Amino acid sequence: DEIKAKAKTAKKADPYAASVDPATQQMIIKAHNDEVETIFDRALTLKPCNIGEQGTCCKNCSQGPCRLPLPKKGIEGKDTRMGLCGATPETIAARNFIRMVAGGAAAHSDHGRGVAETFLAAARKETDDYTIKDTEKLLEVAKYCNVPTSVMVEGEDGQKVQEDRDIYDIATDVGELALAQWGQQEGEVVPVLQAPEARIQLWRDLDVMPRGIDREIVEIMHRTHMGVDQDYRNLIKQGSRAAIADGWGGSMLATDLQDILFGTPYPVQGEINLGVMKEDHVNVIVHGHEPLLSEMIVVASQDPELLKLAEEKGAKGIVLAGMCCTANEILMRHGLPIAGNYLQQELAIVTGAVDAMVVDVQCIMESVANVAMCYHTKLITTNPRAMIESGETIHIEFDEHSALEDAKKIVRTAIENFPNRRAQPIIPNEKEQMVVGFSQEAVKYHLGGTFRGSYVPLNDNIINGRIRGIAGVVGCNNARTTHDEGHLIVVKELLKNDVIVLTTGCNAMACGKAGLLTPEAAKVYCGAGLAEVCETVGIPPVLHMGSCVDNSRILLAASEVVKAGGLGKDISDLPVAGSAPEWMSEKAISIGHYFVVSGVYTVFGVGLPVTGAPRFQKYLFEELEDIYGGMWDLEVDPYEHARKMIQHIDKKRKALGLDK
Ligand code: XCC
Repeated sequence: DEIKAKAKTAKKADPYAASVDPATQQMIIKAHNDEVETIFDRALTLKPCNIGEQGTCCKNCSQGPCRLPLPKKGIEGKDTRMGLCGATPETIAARNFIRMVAGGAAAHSDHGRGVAETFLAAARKETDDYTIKDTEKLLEVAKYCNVPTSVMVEGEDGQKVQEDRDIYDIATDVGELALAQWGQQEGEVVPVLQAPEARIQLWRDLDVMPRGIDREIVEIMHRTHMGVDQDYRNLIKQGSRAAIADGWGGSMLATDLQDILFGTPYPVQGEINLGVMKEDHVNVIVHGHEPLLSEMIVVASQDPELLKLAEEKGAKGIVLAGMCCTANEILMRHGLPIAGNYLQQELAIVTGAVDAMVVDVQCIMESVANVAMCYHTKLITTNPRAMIESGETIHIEFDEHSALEDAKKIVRTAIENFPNRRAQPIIPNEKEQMVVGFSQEAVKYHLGGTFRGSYVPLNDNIINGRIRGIAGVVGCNNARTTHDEGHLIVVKELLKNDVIVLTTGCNAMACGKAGLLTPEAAKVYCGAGLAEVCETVGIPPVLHMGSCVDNSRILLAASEVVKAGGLGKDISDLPVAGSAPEWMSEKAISIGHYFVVSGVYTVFGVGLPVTGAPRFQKYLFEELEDIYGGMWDLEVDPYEHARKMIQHIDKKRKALGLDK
């Protein structure tokens, strides 16, 4: 009642200014009618802090917070702003920036660690619920981990012969080596060695090769403690090490080991938007990030006993739909539907049709607990790292050793809640079809098994100009900007200009909802060259590569394009650009930074907390190009955002001698 009373008097968001997605608009209106406040309403009253927005608020010790906004008149002469300890705006902004890298890298990498632990349990046959599914991928990962896949044994005739090792023995060695990457103190994080040779050499020369995943994150926390590293260039150097340890380390291991456990994605059809829920079914939403949980919920939701129970409770079946990156994981591997992206999490509950929302880690708004209380929805936390005090949240802990049992308990809770619906649900009609599942293995397969020299190879089409370049457009939604609008404008502008788009995360979902993830979209949205390639191969012009940890797939695809030849020696030579038009999470900053230090020009929308420190901003936006071949940029206008990316792609084409 208190929550509803507050909502009654609060300012209400204009649904059409808040989102371009009709299902979202409809549910914002329903929330207003139901007197339920959502993030869209709160964004009207709670304005961001101007100084924090500029990146120049320091709260790393208790003598502050020291706040150093840009003077209204701008800086005249020498910039004399400093905190109590003398920290310059540059030091403060750089410290804040790499703390975001640390937060993002920690989130991705801790996810990866959990996967590695479960992987090892599966390899050692300590759990029946997880097995080694994709042996082909295991052998590939074993190769880069230097784990032998065969041994010499003595044959019957006394001669030495080569014998394949047992798959589970190989997996155990891979799992042990993988898990060791987190605590490693010296040397180089192993998966990083899949980068192009020139990039590896550059990182060695710059002394930014990550030694161990955890070590680099911890060192950020040390260096940004009061009175340690006070040189923005040196701070960014450590940010680079940690970001590489994320993209080419923790995230990459998460993706690879998940592929081995659950299968490498290949093209599959799916559906997206709130309309995937069914009024007469039990609706379970899995929200968060880790497929360890959602994979088991998939199995549980198909359990005959539970389906029977659902029927007994008056439901026609069970709909399992995903939200945020968990959604991408189960979509990519099983074709299961997606209910929506980040900004739709409260609105799914507002339909009144969600019998349980099951969450694990990352991007889960605490407010879903309040919204759930306004309906009948059970909010279930499952991870000991992520509990929610608000509302009436229940915690059913998920343990990899009793995974299926735990998952069944969760699904049973949802089914038993089905008869408790308080009113007739209102589910928007909107849902779109899509073709997804483009791992780098699938992209390669669809382009003729190679990036060069046969069927419709990618590199040759870039060289001949049918494809102008490649863009990685990824990242979140952000309530400070119109939901999905930036994503869609940037992607459509790129397609129009023959730039093929690789996508992950919430951008992928925005594209899915707008019908861009279908082969038919090629004809409608692409320039003639790109349309021709997509139509010949039968692929969508926007290739959905997975969740946010799967941005590592984009890195590997870029690395493969370099290795296939004809387009320079390093990722920084390629006609490629990166973008996150609606970013909001620290993970996005870590992703952005590993794109940049991998040699990619990367543009963010919304805003970047660097504008209060002009020298630091110049370092990120301009000077990094001379060091890494990639640099940051900020562009709020989505048309200009895409134009800048295309301009960079053209610059690279020219440098390669492709366009005179
Ligand atoms: Fe961002 Fe990663 Fe979260 Fe969506 S889910 S809001 S981090 S894009 Ni991954």
